[in-house]
Amino acid sequence: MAYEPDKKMKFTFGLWTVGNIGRDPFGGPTREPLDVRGICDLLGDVGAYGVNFHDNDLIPIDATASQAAEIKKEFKKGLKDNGLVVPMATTNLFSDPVFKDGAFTSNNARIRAYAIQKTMRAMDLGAEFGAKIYVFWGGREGAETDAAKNPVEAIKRFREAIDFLCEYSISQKYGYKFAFEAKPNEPRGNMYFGVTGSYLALIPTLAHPEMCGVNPEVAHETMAGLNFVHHVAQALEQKKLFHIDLNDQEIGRYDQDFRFGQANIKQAFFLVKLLEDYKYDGPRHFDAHALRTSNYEDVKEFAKGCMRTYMILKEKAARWNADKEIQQILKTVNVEDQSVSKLTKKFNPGNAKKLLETPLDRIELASAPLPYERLDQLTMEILMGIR
Ligand code: GCO
Ligand code: MN
Ligand code: MN
Repeated sequence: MAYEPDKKMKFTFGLWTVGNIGRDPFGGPTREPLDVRGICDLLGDVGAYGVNFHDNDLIPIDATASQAAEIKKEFKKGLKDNGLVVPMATTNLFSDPVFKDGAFTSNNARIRAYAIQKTMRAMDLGAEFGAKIYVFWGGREGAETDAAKNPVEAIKRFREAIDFLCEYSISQKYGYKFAFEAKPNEPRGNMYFGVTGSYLALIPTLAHPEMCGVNPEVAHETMAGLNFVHHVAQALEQKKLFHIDLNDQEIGRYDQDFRFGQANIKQAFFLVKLLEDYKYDGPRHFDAHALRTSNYEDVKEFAKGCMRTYMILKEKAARWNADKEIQQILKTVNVEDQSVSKLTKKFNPGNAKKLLETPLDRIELASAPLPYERLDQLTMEILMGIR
């Protein structure tokens, strides 16, 4: 059947996403918890490629060694029976009260050390399941009042932790690539490194920039009212898009984690088009969860819906690229002129002199047509299924 999830797309979910039990700040769970085996079976059923986890999604923080061994055995079997892989792992540095004022950026050196220690152990766990991408989402790294923490120190502390953990990965030969995930707020009033660009700026200041990239999430830039596609484009252009969290979100709302494409299909389309046009080949991770009203069957529909929407939009993107009228408009607006481009390509005194002497008539230049109404309408008609 068309639009079936293709394993080559590397569609993944988190234990915490399809395992979400429908709790929110106003009410308790609406779904029975699934154990790791149950989650693997669900994901196998819907045709996912893999599953990711936080250390404590898999092994509860207070589990004994024998409980941990038992869960790992179950999980390994669940993965194998369902043909699933684990491309990414991460650390829960936000749920336990010890992290209430941050982990790597905490004011307390002992809590910072504990956060690094917990991450080392979680990296061991991820490596045991074959994970090659390690995500850092700054769950509680932030503040409600800047009286509480020095934001410059917070950056320095975060860098120190990452530099340490890069060396740990190297010394253990884990081969991890680190992917930083920005978010503007929630759960903290304000989080440090609020947008993907914040991490793109941090990376060159790290001891191992080559190991580090980003994990942008649709909901996060969108919460801040920003254009997510542009942030992903910058990461791609810098070859730093190591992972991506797909979901959806309405601007100005609480963190909704909607099914991919649920809220803004046009943004989802341009995102898929960008990823496909630039041949992104990392995991396409759905960091979303089903509505609180969903039961088990509907959670499956949620998971299938995320992947199916992606596959449909991928086809729409190919249709857009093949559309003769669209391509004609793009050709018209992308004016090429080698005689000036060769001057602006690289500065040298000769080129600068020639450029200053080149007649460029702004009134004539401004009169070139830009039929973007037509272009956008054609895009809409492709999306609405009549073109
Ligand atoms: C959120 C984040 C998290 C992270 C996860 C993996 O808004 O809560 O998106 O779901 O992605 O902790 O790092
Ligand atoms: Mn999120
Ligand atoms: Mn996320």
